[in-house]
Amino acid sequence: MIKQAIYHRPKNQYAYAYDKETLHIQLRTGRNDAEAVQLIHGDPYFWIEKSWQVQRAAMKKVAQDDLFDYWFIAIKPPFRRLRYGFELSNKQETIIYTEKGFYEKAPLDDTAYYFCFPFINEMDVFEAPEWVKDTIWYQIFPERFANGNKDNDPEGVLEWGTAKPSSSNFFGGDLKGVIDHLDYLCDLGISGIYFTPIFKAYSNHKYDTIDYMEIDPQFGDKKTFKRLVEECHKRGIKVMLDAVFNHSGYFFPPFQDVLKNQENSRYKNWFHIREFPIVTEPYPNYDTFAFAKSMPKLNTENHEVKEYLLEVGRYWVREFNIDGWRLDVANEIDHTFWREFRKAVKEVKKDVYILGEIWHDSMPWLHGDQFDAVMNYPFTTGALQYFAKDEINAEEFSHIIQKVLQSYPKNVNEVAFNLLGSHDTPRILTIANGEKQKIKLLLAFQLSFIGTPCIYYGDEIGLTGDQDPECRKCMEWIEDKQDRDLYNHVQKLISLRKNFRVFGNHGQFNFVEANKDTNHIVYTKENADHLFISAMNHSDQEIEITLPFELKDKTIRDLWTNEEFSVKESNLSITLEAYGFRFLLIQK
Ligand code: ARE
Ligand code: CA
Repeated sequence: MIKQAIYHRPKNQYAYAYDKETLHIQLRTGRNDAEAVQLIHGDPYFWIEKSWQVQRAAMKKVAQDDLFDYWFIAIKPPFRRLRYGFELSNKQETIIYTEKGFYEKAPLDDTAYYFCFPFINEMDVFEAPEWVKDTIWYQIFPERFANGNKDNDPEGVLEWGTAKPSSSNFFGGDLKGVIDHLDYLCDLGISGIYFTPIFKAYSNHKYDTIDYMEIDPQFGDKKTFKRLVEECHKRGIKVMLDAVFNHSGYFFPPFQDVLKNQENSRYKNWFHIREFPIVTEPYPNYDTFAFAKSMPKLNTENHEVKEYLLEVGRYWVREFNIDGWRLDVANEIDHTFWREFRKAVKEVKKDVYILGEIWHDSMPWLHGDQFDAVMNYPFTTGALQYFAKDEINAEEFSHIIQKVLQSYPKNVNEVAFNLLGSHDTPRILTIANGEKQKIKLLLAFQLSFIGTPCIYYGDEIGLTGDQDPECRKCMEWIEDKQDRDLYNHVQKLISLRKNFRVFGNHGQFNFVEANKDTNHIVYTKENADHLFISAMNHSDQEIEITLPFELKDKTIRDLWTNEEFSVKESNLSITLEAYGFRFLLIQK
């Protein structure tokens, strides 16, 4: 056994409370090394005479990536506490793995050897709002979605869509424009909108806030925003705003006060100023987001700053009934701030969704005391490499996705924000060199995966554009210029997600095949009622595959064509055309 590869550590994705009575336990072993794993477990205080009462339960191998296998078991300890270890075997040997190391035989005279899950305190169970699991997000960059009111257009506004987007030009998009197009969004089927910043700011992207308590006048006013939220809610659409708390904008009055009064400013501790006088060239001598001098970093450890930002968090929930906050540059702000932020906003409205913008491994923020989810860019990267860029094969893709899934608890994965692109990345169609069939397959994967998918405005009608600022083009509203075929594809995928629970977020996901030669994948999602099978061919050749399931005499429904059929032999062979896919549903 490759001992160096074996790993477990409680109170993260390896051992966590899934709900108030269920523990999930995971073990990592070397790839194709252990052949069976048993969990040896018991209540620490349950002894009869001098013998600790332990039980054994088989763990299941649930995933594999390039280096490791992952074993899983769900268990309900009767007194909500557990000591446990692992018995691993293969043809050569059987070994015991505990917190204190490896043994030949399980040491049963002292529970101190074992891993400890002390107690399932309900308070500590990760709990994201229930509604998030069934939400299909749509991201709007307000300056570029629709111009519904010409009266609020900024000076020098350009005619809609007549120029390439730049970092400084304006096209007049606003909140009224969104209200005018809510029926379009309903028709598409989405159920949540994530707005990039809408508060008063200087630039066209509004990440350089001037006033956190005001709607940017180029976008409208508070009355219009209130109407927008109400109109969304009437249609069952949730509203999430962008909280830019890592930094303010250059023209934020407290920063202007520091520029004016320097060391004597009462706001000097609101920022991280390294020395006075303040300079901006060649580099700012105060901390900023990246090296953007227009974005001075806020000192969230300062009591006044903290109170001010927490009130911003509460205010828009309390007064406008918004449903979520997306937290900009979330990983550069201290954890204490986020713990207090969670309490503050959830006190106003219990089921507000808190989504952190973190591009990297994010377990430290996802223990239940800070965020409900993060923007799942590791998922994005893997999906684009396989479906859009042809950089990796099916097997490598399955490894990446399984690694992403294994890095978080299941309840975290169920609400992960799975995006394919955003205002910070090139458009999917551009990444795929305009090859639409690849994008169709990519969307089919995203919308049949677990977590909550997000569509970046315009991707559904074939907008193109390279890295920021080019990915922020004006939305195309002339129907003849929209790719309606792509729109219908996305609409159909969304409707499947809504109509079949197992297709959406209510089934256990598993890779069944990921073949590097044919480049096809087969994955399933399963719950008590249904088995959903998806087969995808990411190649330019038609292929025939045999599905490894016992399907004899079962009624199989093709979700895409809505045809029902059954098979006489035990295995089902299917043909997948180039870049084709099949979605099959089997009633149990
Ligand atoms: C401008 C230029 C960019 C340039 C950038 C950095 O347009 O081409 O790369 O400056 O100097 C907002 C605007 C941007 C603007 C930026 C600065 O929308 O147009 O960019 O302000 O003025 C990291 C952060 C992540 C951040 C991204 C952009 O971790 O938080 O960089 N995203 C948020 C928003 C942005 C916003 C800001 C932050 C600032 O979503 O829209 O930018 O408020 C790797 C790294 C990640 C990195 C990621 C992307 O994966 O590991 O940490 O994210 O790449 O670069
Ligand atoms: Ca306008």
